[in-house]
Amino acid sequence: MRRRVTGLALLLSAALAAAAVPLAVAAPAEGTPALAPAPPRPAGGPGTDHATDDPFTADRANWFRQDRFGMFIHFGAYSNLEGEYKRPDGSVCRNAEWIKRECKIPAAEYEKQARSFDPADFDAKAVVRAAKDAGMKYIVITSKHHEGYAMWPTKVNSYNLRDHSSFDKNRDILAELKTASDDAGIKLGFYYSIWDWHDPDFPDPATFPKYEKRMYAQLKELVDTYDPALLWFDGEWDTEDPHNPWTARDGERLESYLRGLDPDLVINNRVGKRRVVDGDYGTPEQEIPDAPVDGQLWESCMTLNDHWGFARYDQNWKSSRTLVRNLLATTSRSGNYLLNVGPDARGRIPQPSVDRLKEMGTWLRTAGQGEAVYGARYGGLVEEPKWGAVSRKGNKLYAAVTQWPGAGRSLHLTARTDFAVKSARVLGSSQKVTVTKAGDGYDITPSGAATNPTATVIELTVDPGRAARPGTGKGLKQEIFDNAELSGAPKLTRVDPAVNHAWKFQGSPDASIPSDRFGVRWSGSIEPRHSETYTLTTVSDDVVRVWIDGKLVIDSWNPHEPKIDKAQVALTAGKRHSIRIDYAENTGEAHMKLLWSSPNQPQQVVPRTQLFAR
Ligand code: FHN
Repeated sequence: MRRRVTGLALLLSAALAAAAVPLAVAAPAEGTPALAPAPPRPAGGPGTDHATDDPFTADRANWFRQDRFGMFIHFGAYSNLEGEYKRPDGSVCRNAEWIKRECKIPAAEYEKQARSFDPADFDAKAVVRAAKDAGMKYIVITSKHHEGYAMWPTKVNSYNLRDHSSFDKNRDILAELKTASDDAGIKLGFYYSIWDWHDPDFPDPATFPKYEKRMYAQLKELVDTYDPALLWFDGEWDTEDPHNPWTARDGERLESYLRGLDPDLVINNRVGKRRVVDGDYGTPEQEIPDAPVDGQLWESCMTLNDHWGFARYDQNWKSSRTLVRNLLATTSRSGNYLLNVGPDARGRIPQPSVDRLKEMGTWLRTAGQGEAVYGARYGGLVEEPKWGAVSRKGNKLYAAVTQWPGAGRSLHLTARTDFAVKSARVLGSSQKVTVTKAGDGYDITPSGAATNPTATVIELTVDPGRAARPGTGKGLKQEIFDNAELSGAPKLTRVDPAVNHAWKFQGSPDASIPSDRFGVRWSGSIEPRHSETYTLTTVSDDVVRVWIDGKLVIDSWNPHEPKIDKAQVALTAGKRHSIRIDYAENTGEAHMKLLWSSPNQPQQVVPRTQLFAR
C-alpha cells in the first residue's frame, strides 16, 4: 500500500538511490532544506541501481517476515468445470487450473463454459474467517491464471468475471475480499500469470509488446483499485503452446514499473525468471528447502490435496498434523508457508479444506504454540534436530518436538555457538524439564508426556551472550573503474553505505560509468557484533573475489549469471576485520550484494553501521 513518504524516508531513499556519498560525508550546506527531495527514479541506463533496500530488513517487508503463514486461493474460470471435462465422445478428461490446455478444450467451447460461471456463493467474509481460523495472516488470490480470465472487472478486455460470466454484474470479488481482509487485519496479495493462453498477441514475439502493454494496464488496475500488499507472479518460465517469450530483461522492466507504482509492494521472484536477483523472495513449490535460502527471503507454496484449482474427485487431503509440521519446518528455516485452497464452481471452499485449516489454527492457538511461528525464524543457535524443528524469537528457542522421547530419555541439541539455557518449559504442561550441557550441546529431558501428537513445543529461554554495541560505520571505500580489469586509477572513489546493488542490464554505479565493462573495489573493514563463525554470502554477476584479513575467502572469477557464493569466516565481536571485494561486470546483467549471517545474526545485507572505509 502507498506509504506517505515522510521526510526521513525521503532522505533515506535519496541516500539509497544515490547509492553512495562523497568520501567525506559533507554536512548539508547552510540553507539546504533539511530533507532534500528524493532524486527522480532513474529511468534506466548508467547510474541506475534497482536495489533500493534489503528485503531482509526493509520495513515494507516486515509483515512478510513476521506473518509466516498465508492462504493461497486458486479461483478462475477453470473452477467452473470442477476438474472434469466431458469430451464430445463422452470420455472424461481431468485436470484443474490447466484443464483447458491439458484436455485440449477448443477455445470457443472453453469461453462458452466460462459464460456460465456463477460463483454466487463466494463469501469473502467466510474465506477470511477460514484464513483467520487457520491462523493465516495473509491471502494471495489468483487475479488471472494462465487461462487469461480476469477475476475482476478489468477495463483492458472483456474476458473477465464481470463481462464474461453469469455472475452478478454488481459484484467484484476482489473488492469484497479486500474489504473483508482489511476488516480482519489480513494482508491481501494477488497472483498474476504472465503466461496468457487467451490473449491473441501473446504467442508471437512481434505482437507480444501489445500483450505486455495490456498486462501493465491490468497490473496498474489491480494496484490502483485494490492496493495489494503483495504481487505473486507466475508463468515466467520458458515454455510453448503458447510460446512464452518472457525474459529477465522483461522482468527488470516490469519490476521497476511496479516499484514506481507502489514502493511498498512485496514481489516474488517469478516477476523475472525465478532467480535470486528477481523480486523480494524465492518461491519453492510443493517442497520445503532443507535450510534457510541464501540471498533471498522465501515462501513455500503447497496444495492441501493434489490440485491447486478445485477438483471434485481429489480427496487426497494432507492431514493437519502434516500441515502443522510443514509450517514449523518452514518457520525454522526463516521461510513462509503459503497453503492453497481451491473454491468450487459456486465459490465455496471445500469443507475438508476448511476442517484442516481450523485444526491448524487450533494447534497454533493452544498454549501459545503459535509463538513458535509468528515472528519466529531460523533457530540459528543449534543444528536442526531429527526429532523436530527449532525456531527462534528473541531470547526464546522453540523446540517443536514431533518424536517425543521415551520416559527418562533426552532430546539432544547440537550447539552452533556458545549460549546458555536459562530455563525450559513445555507449552501447555506443568511438567518439569531438565536441561544439561552434554557433549556438543544440550540434553533436554522432559519429565512427562507430549501434549499432543502433532508437535509439543518446549520453550527454552536462552542467553546468547553479550553482543558488541552497534557499530558507527558509514560504509566501505568504493573505487569504481571504467574497465573490468580494475586497472589504472579509479574513475570514482567514494563511500558506499552497503554492498547492495542491482544494476541489472542498463544500470551501473554512476551515470559516468557505462553499463558494461566496469569494475568496483570495495575496501575497509567489517565489524561483527558477535564472536562466532559468520557466513558471508555474495550474490554476483559477473565475477567477484572477497578477502577477509588478507585471506581470499571467495574466489568466483569465472564470468557467471547471477550466482550465490559463500564463505565461513570466524569473526570477533567489535573487532574491525579488513575486507576487500573485487567485482567486475563484463556484459549483460550486473549484480553485487554482500550479506552475512551467523548463529546469532539473521541473514541480511551487511549494514552500513558495521562497515568502515579504513
Ligand atoms: O502452472 C502453475 C500452477 O497452475 C499453479 O498456479 C502453481 C502455483 O504456484 N504455479 C504454476 C506451476 O509452477
